[in-house]
Amino acid sequence: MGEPILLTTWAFGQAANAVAWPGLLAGGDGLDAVEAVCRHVELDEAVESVGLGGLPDAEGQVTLDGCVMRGPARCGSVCSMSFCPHPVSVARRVMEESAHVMLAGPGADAFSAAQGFEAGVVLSEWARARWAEWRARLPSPFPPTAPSTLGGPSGPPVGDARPAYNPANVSSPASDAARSHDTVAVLALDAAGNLSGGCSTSGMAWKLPGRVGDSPLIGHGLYVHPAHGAAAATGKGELVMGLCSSFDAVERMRSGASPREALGGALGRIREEHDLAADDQVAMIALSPHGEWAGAALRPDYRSALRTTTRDEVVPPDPVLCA
Ligand code: SD4
Repeated sequence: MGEPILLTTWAFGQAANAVAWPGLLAGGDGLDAVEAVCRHVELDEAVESVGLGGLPDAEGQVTLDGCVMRGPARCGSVCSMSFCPHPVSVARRVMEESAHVMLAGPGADAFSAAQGFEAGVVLSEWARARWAEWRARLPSPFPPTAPSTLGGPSGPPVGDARPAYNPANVSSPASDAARSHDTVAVLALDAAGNLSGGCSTSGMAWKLPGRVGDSPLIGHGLYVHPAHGAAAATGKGELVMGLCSSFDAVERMRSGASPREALGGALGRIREEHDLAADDQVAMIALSPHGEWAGAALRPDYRSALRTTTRDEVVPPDPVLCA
């Protein structure tokens, strides 16, 4: 039996790791640990781009994404679901109980209902208030409408004569949304030596309806290969999605790079290929099958949460590519 490790994005990962750690330490499966970490964050209303605390899209609808992965032939994903606040668990069920890898939107919601997940609140009062403030600042004619807090479509009331929301008037997320970079991604090495990964997000605040980021896309927001390593990303998905950054990092590990070198290489490609804005952030974590780990970022305002048999810490990124 080897030593287990949990590596989670952002400082809030420390409290989430604490929930999953006893089971992992006792020899539990890493997939249970990553699901427990994500579920803890999904219910934390203070985390504004995951689960219940997640900020909605431009129309006030929260859409949640998540995935889990154990290897190329064992992964599951959901995107744009609004039925319950636990996309990570629904993604795991897609992997274990369906013939597919990814379900989207109404299909993901129908699947989760059929699997017995309870419909739950996915838009907190706080997130609803933030959305209403943001929407009120938009140029007329876009007065706030009332999004629902329960799963399901939440557009303007039937019969509302106000002009429809026009995506052309919201060309990019508001700058305050750029701060909402706090997707939970978690990598685990269990005592049996299995690598597992999971992630969960509500995506970018005030996004255009229908936008999906990197997090639920296998190879982009998360990639796990049992023999070569695991990697995950958080931050602005649009910077990751053209580069398959998690897959890129694991491929570098396959070629002999350490997790730190692999993340430096993958983030370096993001820096090379994009004309980065000052607040553009992507952070990544990586874990090898032998327990070597790293957390790295484009900008310094990122932290990883590490739990091992000897450490329970929030650690700064290394390397930082755009200090
Ligand atoms: C996305 N990567 O939807 C996610 C958001 C995120 O930390 O990670 N925020 O683009």
